[in-house]
Amino acid sequence: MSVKDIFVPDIGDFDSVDIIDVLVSPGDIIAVDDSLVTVESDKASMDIPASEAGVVKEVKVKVGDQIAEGHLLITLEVDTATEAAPAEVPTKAVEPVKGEAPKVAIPEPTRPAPEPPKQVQPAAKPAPVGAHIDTNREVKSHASPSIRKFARELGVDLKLVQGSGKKNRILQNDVQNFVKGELAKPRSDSMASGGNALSTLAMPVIDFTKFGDIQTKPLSRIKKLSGANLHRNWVTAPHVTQFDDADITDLEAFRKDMKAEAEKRGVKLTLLAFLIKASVNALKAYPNFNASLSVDGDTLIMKNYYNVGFACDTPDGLVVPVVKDVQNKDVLAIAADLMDLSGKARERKLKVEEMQGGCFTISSLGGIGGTQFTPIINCPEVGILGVSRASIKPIYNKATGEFEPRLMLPMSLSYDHRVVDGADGARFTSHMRMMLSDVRRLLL
Ligand code: CAO
Repeated sequence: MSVKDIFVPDIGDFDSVDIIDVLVSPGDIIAVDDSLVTVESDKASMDIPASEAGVVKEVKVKVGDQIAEGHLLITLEVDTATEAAPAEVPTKAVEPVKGEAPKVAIPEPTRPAPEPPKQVQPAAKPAPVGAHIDTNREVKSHASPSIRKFARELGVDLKLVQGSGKKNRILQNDVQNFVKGELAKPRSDSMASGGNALSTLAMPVIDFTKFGDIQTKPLSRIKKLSGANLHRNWVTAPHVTQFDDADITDLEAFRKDMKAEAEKRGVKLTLLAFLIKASVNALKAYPNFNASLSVDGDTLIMKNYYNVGFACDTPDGLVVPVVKDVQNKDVLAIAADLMDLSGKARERKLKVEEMQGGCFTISSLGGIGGTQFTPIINCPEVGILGVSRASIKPIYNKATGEFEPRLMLPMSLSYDHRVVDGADGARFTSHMRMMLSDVRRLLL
């Protein structure tokens, strides 16, 4: 083994050129003709190839350096045994990218790279397209300077691209197909609405058995699907949650009075039916809540129909059936729909169309417990009302000057702040409070 200095060869008429990419790192195994650096002048960009094969010992240049003929690029450990048999080396010219590019005389590859191969260390750069793919592999990308430039403009790491040209050379088509393939992949790790991708730190892989006994259990299909949707909605829509309490003392008294009558008609009259009715009244009063943002983020799609989804807890996970055309239904009809849809949900008999077309969602945990929670918006809807367990609270009555025991319902309204302003958020819950505190209003 001997160490050789590799210099910039004759680069034509140029006094100096800028290094725009350094393509090798110490430890890399290179063959003759492998690109070492990419340089750019005001007329052209091109790769400077290796005139010797070997293992890169030191890289003597960095991006931004200006170099000229004779400038030291790298030191290279060369296998002297193979070097002893000099090869007949015809020369060829590097193809220019554009303009009047210089000609560089380089030898044709003649010797195989020495063994054993060592991993190429990817440079620390912003994550390029396809950054989730393992780049810790011995890959040398052969591409012309114009293709390198093209890939750089698109943020593509050429190490990830399979070349279809001669000797696996990467062609423009290969880069284009790579980008197309990356864009077509499902994006569970980076959410996009309006094209904004978010990168998150990879979750650490932990061996939990080190700390105690464990079992593994596969996630249900519903959990997997709803998990991906919830994650997308959580990172895409800037959530604000508005809290308020509604006095439902009279409403509950009325509901209990009507319960037996409703049961005679085969209907379970639940609080949720009243909440859905009241929410449609609020959606009419504040139409921005009955809207969706277009995917490009430029337009609001205002809906003239009122379909309200409700979160339904099933043994397999969360589903959201939708009560359709609530504006045309009375509370009993809504309650009948709720029975039908939640029954189907629990028996896994919901049809896809029964979970589609929602404008707004209500998530009621009142039957279970808790004082408040922050629901995640069911995008592309822009609002969701969380309802917690009602409880008796002492409420001050201005007229009598006394505290009175009232049944108060905690509400948490999450909304997409891109569409709904804070003031409208507070108005919406105030409207709900007003509707629920006087059941007669629900008839209007
Ligand atoms: N406060 C106090 N008590 C309440 C209440 C509230 N807000 N809401 C319901 N209750 C009580 C009522 O007393 C009711 O019994 P009666 O009607 O006989 O008096 C009892 O809880 C049971 O109600 P229910 O569950 O039968 O009916 P519901 O309309 O409240 O709920 C449904 C229906 C489908 C929403 C519910 O079964 C469910 O699945 N809830 C979970 C929703 C969920 O998981 N949300 C989280 C989503 S994010 O992960």
